Amino acid sequence: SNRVRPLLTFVLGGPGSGKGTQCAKIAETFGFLHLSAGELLRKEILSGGENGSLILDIIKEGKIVPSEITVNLILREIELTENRKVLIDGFPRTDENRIAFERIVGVGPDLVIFFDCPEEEMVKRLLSRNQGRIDDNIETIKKRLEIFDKLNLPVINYYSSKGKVHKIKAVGTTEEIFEKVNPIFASLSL
Ligand code: UP5
Ligand code: MG
Repeated sequence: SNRVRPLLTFVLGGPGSGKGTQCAKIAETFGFLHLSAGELLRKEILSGGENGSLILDIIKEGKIVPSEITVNLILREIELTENRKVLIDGFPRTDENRIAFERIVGVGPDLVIFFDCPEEEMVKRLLSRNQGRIDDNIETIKKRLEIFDKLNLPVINYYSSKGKVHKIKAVGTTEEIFEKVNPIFASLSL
């Protein structure tokens, strides 16, 4: 399309709620660029960038990386792509993240998807993921869940008050959940 600025979607939800899995399906079906904030941070650790060791220490503790770092990694990707449809997966995590994004990038999201998943289901999924993520151990998972409740839920509530949130009950199979996601994007007539 000829959008001058990207159609921005923030995809939020607790650790293991299925953000990455559903974003991959949205990207494939509707042609979005999928940017996972967590993946960009993990790539930064691996590439040995100047903030790598700081990011590693924070992720191990399930805490939140300083906003400027994350926002600038996201901004770089938005500037590099021609795609005007962008999914931002797992960001903003805090009100401070949200405000920094709006300040640095100059826009907010067009819509927000919230994958609402019971804690015991998220824990079960994370403990059986087996992809070697340094934060997929029960101690770090507990911290990620606490930080989600304390810092990320207020961001979701903020966007709810702006009428931007589509809340999806994120239980069932990947396909069953995508059947609830699909109409949201289908109705945007991209
Ligand atoms: N799975 C998925 N859907 C399933 C289903 N319907 N039924 C059964 N299993 C299902 O899914 C998790 C696992 O469950 C996978 O094995 C999947 O196959 C299975 P996934 O789609 O990966 O869920 P997701 O919500 O993406 O889980 P993830 O662990 O990635 O979420 P987090 O939010 O914890 O991780 P993220 O990578 O976003 O962040 C990691 C850390 O980076 C944060 O804790 C934080 O320290 C840091 N961070 C920041 O500081 N700032 C940021 O802006 C972002 C991250
Ligand atoms: Mg993920």
